[in-house]
Amino acid sequence: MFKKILVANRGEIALRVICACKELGIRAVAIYSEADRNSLHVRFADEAICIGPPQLSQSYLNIPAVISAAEIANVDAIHPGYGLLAENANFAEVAETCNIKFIGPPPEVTRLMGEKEKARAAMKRAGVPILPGSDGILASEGEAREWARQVGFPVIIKASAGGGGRGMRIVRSEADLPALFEAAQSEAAAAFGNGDLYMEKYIERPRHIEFQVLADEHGNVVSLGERECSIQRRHQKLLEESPSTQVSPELRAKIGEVLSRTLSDIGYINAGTIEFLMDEDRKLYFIEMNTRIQVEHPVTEMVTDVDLVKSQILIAAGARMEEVLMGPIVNRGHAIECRINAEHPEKFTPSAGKITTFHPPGGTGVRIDTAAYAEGVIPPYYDSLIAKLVAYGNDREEAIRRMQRALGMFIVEGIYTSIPLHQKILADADFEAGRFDTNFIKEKFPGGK
Ligand code: MV4
Repeated sequence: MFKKILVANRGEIALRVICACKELGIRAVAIYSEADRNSLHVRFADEAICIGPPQLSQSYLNIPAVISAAEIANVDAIHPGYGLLAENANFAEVAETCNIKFIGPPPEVTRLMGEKEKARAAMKRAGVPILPGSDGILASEGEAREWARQVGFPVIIKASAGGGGRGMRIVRSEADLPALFEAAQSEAAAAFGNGDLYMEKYIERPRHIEFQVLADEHGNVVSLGERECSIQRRHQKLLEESPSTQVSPELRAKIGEVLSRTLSDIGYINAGTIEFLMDEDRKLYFIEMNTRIQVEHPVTEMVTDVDLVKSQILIAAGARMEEVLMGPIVNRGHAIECRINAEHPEKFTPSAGKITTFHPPGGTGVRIDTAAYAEGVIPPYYDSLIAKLVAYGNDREEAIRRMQRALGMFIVEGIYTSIPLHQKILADADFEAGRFDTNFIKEKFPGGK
């Protein structure tokens, strides 16, 4: 087992990784920027190293600075958390070259999944359902037109190097195709240094449903079921839950099975998330794979009783799945997560500054993952997530009621937060009935404009 791990992140996820290290008896080393000197991840780590000025490019994204800290602290492994360097295959390669274990999949697999068109082709070959669309990269506008005719409008053009909603164009008619193809290509080339595009049938009102998997270094892969992530705005999730009201036990088992086989064949290792769109016939289609621990992992932890971050560390240390898990995966009850952001609840503009009062709720079935505290400062340089409030119940209704009472007992003063927006979502009759898709926030709470 590792003796010491560098936590290459900040905020709540850095604390989350430190918690896992403490429970495993591993020393945790924090890195921090000058803006994070007084952060809780610094306070709760066993050692902490300042790696540079506040700007991400000069601190948490500065690979030489992060690796130098790892070398100075003499760690055995690095946990990247989510975002930042978590899906940077070059970073993982540099770490392993320095004899430091990267807690995540092998760089080649990260690279494969980072090329969205290649990931789609690999999933198709393995028998994972994908949307009708182009076979390979679109060589020209002419080829795009041919595929669009075959698939039928509307279609969506996506950047192969994109993902998470960046570099996409919806094409509703053949007349619009030339301009949108050009725009997508130049935008992708400028943003990602790679103009490769592919095409899919466009689903108008999809749900976003993702499956959590764990894979060990010995070819064993297990599915921990799905998360429903449709409640989002501008590709930022606001509320996630597990299970999805739309996934039957049969569908869950079927997708779990095909994913286990596929990821074992691909040589996937560690935690991973496979994103699907669900159409109005409740069919699931693969869109992308994320090769990291995700923000919303706690809802899966609540319904499975599996500690996903401890599992990641054990897997990276070479443990077999039967040593990682206590027994078979059992999904029980219902969990909901609200991502509490430091932002104006109607205008959605970021709200940095000093928190004057902070009272997090507790009680049965409530979990909070946060690095915020009273008198603490939310710096303007980083993302606006200040707390993840998670409620568990025996069923969805109990989880909703529990979340409502917890939100009502959450006091944050000094900055604006999204708590009032979350309260409105939970009070909505369509949300309560499970009637929603990825357009829910845009249509019900437009704001911002
Ligand atoms: C789509 C789609 C409809 N049809 N692909 C956006 C994020 C990226 N991961 C994929 N995205 C979408 N791909 C097809 N063929 C609609 C979206 C989409 C979306 C997906 C998940 C969650 C929120 C979304 C918001 C807008 C668009």
